[in-house]
Amino acid sequence: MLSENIESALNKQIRIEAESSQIYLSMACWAESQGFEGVAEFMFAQADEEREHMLRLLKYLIERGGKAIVSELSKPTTEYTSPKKMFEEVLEHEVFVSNSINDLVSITFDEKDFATHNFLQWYVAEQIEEEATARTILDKINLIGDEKSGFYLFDKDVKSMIAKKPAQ
Ligand code: OFO
Repeated sequence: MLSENIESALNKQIRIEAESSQIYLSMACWAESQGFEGVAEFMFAQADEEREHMLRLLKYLIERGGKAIVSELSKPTTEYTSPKKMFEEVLEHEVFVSNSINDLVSITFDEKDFATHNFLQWYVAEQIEEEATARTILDKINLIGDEKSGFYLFDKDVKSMIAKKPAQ
């Protein structure tokens, strides 16, 4: 049985994952509007992944006899000044998510809820992966600099990173 505290912390994380999905969906739309088809596809895939993360938490909560809450979500930004700015926001957001997962893990530890603690280890590993991906993409953008032609290859390159993500 989940404690009320852990139930509410898991519901908070469910909302964060759902908002992550919305943010990446919005980034996909912006990338598409700018002609970055590869980046758009990557972001659509990220949005799907975040929805999976949300569902995984939601189903766990239900399985443990808790009450899962589907809450309203904040409206994401719809405009970005450049791919660089957008991926900086991705990294910043993933660091925020990692901190939130860490806080959650710490609560399960304090409450000796080792089942939930164990369940959350998948998210801990996933966050390492997601932060690393954002950093890799930012490194590529920094290498291109202002070279317009570089963005054509960059776009293709980002698209090729979709398949490289490990299966969930
Ligand atoms: Fe990338 O946030 Fe989910 O876990």
